[in-house]
Amino acid sequence: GEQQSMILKSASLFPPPQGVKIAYGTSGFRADASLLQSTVYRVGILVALRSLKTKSTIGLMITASHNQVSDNGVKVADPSGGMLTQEWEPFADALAAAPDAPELLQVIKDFVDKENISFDKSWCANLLLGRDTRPSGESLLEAAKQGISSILDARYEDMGVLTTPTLHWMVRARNRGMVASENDYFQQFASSFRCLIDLTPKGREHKEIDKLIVDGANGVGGEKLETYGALFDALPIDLRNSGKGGGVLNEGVGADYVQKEKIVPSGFSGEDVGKRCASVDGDADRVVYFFVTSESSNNITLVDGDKILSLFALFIKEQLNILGSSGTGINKNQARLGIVQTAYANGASTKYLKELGLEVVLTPTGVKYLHEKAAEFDIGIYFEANGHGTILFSDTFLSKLENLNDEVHQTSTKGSEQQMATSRLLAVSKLINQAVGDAFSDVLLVEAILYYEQWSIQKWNELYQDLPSRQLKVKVVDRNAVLTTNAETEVVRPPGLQELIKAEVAKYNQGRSFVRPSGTEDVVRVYAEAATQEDADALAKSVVEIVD
Ligand code: 16G
Ligand code: ZN
Repeated sequence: GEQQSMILKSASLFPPPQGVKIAYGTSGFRADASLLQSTVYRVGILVALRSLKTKSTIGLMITASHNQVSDNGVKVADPSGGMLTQEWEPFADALAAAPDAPELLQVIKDFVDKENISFDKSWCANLLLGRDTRPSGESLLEAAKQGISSILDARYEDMGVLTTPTLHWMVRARNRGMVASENDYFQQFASSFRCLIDLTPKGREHKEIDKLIVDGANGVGGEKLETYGALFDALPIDLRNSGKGGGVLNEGVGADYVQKEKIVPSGFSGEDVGKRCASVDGDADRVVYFFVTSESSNNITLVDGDKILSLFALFIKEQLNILGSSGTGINKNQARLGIVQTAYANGASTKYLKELGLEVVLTPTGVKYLHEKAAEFDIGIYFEANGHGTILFSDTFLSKLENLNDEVHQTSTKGSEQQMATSRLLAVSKLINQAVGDAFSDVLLVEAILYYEQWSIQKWNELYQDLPSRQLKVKVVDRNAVLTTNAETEVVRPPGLQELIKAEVAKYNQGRSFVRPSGTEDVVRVYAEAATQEDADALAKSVVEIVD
């Protein structure tokens, strides 16, 4: 009836581009911005249906993260604040692929029937929208609004320019009945940061925190730090690449550039040698640290996601140890701490974490896999080497901590080490973004822990020494001819490939190598690690030749 004609009418205004297939990748649709109008319009329909199905607020974010400024994309935040459920990805693909309005309507009708989505008005679709600073963002968001509005009674709230993790956080907060403006988001992080700094043990020198130099990637991260950075009053920030100085988004700047190229981003120089620097990506859901190694070269020492993870793990374990040794009833069995990495994690980090006595699990690449795994623990910490990660606390564990905190307040143990550890863990759970990886909250937690440990970035970097590694990519006719297993560490297809890789790896001291099809580009990626850089390079090169 009315609903169908609404969809038909608006869909005809957004015909799909001819001759290109835009597929739902690891974390949503991404392409040259000029190709995306139709796809984003259709994702507007998808999020409205997702909201009806879950009777919850859903988020839609226009961003292409670390990609070049002319690209754009769209990501969806589910009711928990996490990524869109994988079960709906085929529907997203089918929507994007429908050649015209009538077929689009058919795809929608079939799916609505299959999922039993009701339009009974007991719940109207409710969406939160955001976009990064890309110039194409405004008109793409307009297309999304048209898609949403083609579903009867659907409502949306346009939150304007936001970081990706802010939008995810807002969706999570809304669905938990909390207020959730951008200001609330920054206020929560600012106050839990302050709280954690104040919980530093007495006797440790309370000197001021050295200035942190932040590379804002000329994007939304830089823009927001400019506006809200002063809220983190204990942390002085020297902001570079805020986007105001005329620099281009992600061009020679940002977390992806720094992590892949391992050279100083624009806006940094020999004068910064040795100082603590952090680089966020184009939508501020990733961060890596680094310091400029010498005055005369472009070289940096990278302190990547694996090292951030190791710092977090060390600190959380320390707090759990304090609780475990003080008769709180929270011992090892009641607080299962799990570490989640991918095959890209530097072998030295995995070794370090295992030597700390921690449980380390690998998953395939992509936040949705790591997040899902981490959610199985009482405290799950996940990170990709590229700097995307966070800490998840289970609701049961959090209420245990809260009970403990209440008990402590009623007795004379206030101010004890046990009470401090409980409060620290609770503060971490409020400081860390539990919806998705977040450059800002990760930075604040790193800073609070460095302060607690009284460590410089150099001291932190010495937790372990990275094994030299090399990443290469191979253009192939069909990347999906390569099928992997065991969290992408082994190839099962084509037959024989795994044996050849294994034989090559065996020739190198501390050698490790794996190949996997990229989820975002038409290539097969090769990773190799060995005791020396020459060996890592040589191993990667021979594996490329095997794949080619
Ligand atoms: C996506 C993923 C990122 C992953 C990357 C791998 C999310 C939010 N992002 O950007 O986690 O590291 O893909 O790309 O899941 P690749 O498959 O091309 O190597
Ligand atoms: Zn990103």
